[in-house]
Amino acid sequence: MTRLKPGDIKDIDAWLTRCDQELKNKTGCSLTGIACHALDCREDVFRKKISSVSVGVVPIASGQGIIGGFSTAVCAIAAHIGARAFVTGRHDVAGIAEAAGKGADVILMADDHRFVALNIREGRTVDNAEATALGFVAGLDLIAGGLKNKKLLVIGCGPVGRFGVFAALKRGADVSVFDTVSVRANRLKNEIEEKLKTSITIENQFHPALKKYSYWLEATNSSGIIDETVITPQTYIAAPGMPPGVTAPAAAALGNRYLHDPLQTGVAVMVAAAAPAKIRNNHG
Ligand code: 2YJ
Repeated sequence: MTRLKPGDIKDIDAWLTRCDQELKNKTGCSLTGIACHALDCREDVFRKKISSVSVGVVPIASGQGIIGGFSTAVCAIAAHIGARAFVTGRHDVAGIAEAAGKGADVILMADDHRFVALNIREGRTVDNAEATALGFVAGLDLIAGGLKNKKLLVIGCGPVGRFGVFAALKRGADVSVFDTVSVRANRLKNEIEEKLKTSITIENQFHPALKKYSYWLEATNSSGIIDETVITPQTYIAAPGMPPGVTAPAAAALGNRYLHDPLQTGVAVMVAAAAPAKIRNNHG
């Protein structure tokens, strides 16, 4: 994930106010519903029980330091999906101690390299890259009416793209990948073959590849690589990448066939995945 700027997250409160209606128009689900779909858990059970989970968000000052508004935005997203969430007054180690002392079940914290949700009761960690991939693939699955047997192009084989490939294969998609660094695509293909005994296709040329697919997961950190000229009425894009690879005119051309946000889907899935299993079970 690119380091977010305060400007990327300054409107999170406004976004959260209107997000459920917008997401429902696109996917049929709210943010909570998408997180539940990502984790294959029952939304009614999750909604009933998630308020029992306490989430402490700890600002981390090490490395490049605290991003203005980051912790409050993360906290607002956790609260939006129904968790009891707070930002600690202290940062770094003192903040972690404060969160634990206030009874947090889950601690959310990010430095320059990792953004994790740590369930301190179970000693279990959920990584932002995996949660983000799960959330956006779930969203794409919903807007596509199911990804099973659909040809999907994953653009970018970094951490989010890699987890996206695993998530899309699990949903039965026919997955291809593109990366400007071909060795990354080859490495991922080898990993998939070894671990899952299945294969993915590598596309070597970006623009010719785009024409062959209707479903794209844009998981790069390259700005504006997809403009409106490549969008057709059949194109559906889930775009966790920051800064957005999809230009504003391309996003407008896609309308309800486009999912993008800088933080929200990933954090919603992180919190849901870090919650105890009884909150995410499928059996009521
Ligand atoms: O607590 C804060 O305000 C900061 N320490 C937040 C830093 C957020 N970190 C990033 O944006 C990193 N570039 C990457 C996180 C890795 C996500 N996969």
